Amino acid sequence: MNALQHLTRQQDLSAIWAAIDEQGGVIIDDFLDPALLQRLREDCLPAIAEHKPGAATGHDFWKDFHGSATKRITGLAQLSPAWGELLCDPIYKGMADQYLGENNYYLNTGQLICIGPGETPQLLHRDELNWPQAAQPDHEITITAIFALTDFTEENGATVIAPGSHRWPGALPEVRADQTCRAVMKAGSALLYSGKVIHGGGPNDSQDQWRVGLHAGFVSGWLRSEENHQLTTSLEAARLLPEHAQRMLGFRSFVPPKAARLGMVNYEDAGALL
Ligand SMILES: O=C(O)CCC(=O)C(=O)O
Repeated sequence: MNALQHLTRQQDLSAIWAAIDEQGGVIIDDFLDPALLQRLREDCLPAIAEHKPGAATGHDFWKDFHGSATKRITGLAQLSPAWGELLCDPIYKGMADQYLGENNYYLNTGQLICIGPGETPQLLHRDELNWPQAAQPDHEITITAIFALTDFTEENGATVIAPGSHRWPGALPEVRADQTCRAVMKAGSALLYSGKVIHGGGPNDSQDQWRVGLHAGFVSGWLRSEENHQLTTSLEAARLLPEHAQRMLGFRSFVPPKAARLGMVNYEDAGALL
C-alpha cells in the first residue's frame, strides 16, 4: 500500500526502526512537544522573511533542485537554541545511532526548506547519491528527518515519497505516480527516512501558504557534509550548545576505532577550541 505508517513517540524504538526498514520512512505524529515547536518557530521563522527564494549560485540543475519558489536557510545553530536542544532528542539521536553507528556521524544539514506558492515538484532522488562512491546496498551512509514547522498538506508541498523504494535496484529508477504518496502531517510531526528511499519536495499549489520543514539529516563521519556548519556557527554560539550538538556540528573531531582521527585542530580534538 502506498501510504507511510504513522507512529507516535510512545512506540517502542524497535517499532519505529521496523517501519523505516519496511517502507524506507515513517511519520511520527507530534514528534515535537508543543513548547519546543513554538520555540523553534519563534527562533527560525523570522529569518524566512529576509530570505529570497531560489539559488543564486550553481549549475542550472542545482538551481532547479533548490526550487525557484523555495527558500532554504541554514546555519540554524546560530539562530536557534531550540534547534540545539532538538539535536539531542533521544529518538532523533537514536535513529542516527541505529543506522550509522553510535558516535559515527555528524549533522549533514539542518536547513529550513520553505516551499512557496507556485513551486513545482522537486526531482525525486535518494539522499545517499550525494556521495555516489560511498553508497552501498547493504548499509546506510545518511539518514534524515524532516520536522514539520507548519502543517504539511497535499496542497502546500508535503514531501513526495515512494514507500519501499529504498530496496529498489538501480541508482535512480523510474517512479510512477501511483508508487508514491505524500507525507501529509501536522506541524510538530516528523518524517524519518532512509538515505536510500526515493523522495522529493512536493509541488505547492496553494495561493498563499508556505510549507516550512526543518530538514535535518546525519552523514557518516568520514564523509563531507552538505552544509558547512563551522562557517555559520560562531565559537561563541557553539559554546552555548549541549555537548552532543557541538559534536554534531563538527566542534569535536571524528575518532573512528580503526582509522586516523579526522577534523583535528593542532592535532588535538577540535573540542579543545571551545
Ligand atoms: O522539502 C522536502 O520535502 C524534501 C526536500 C529534499 O528532499 C531535498 O531538498 O533534498
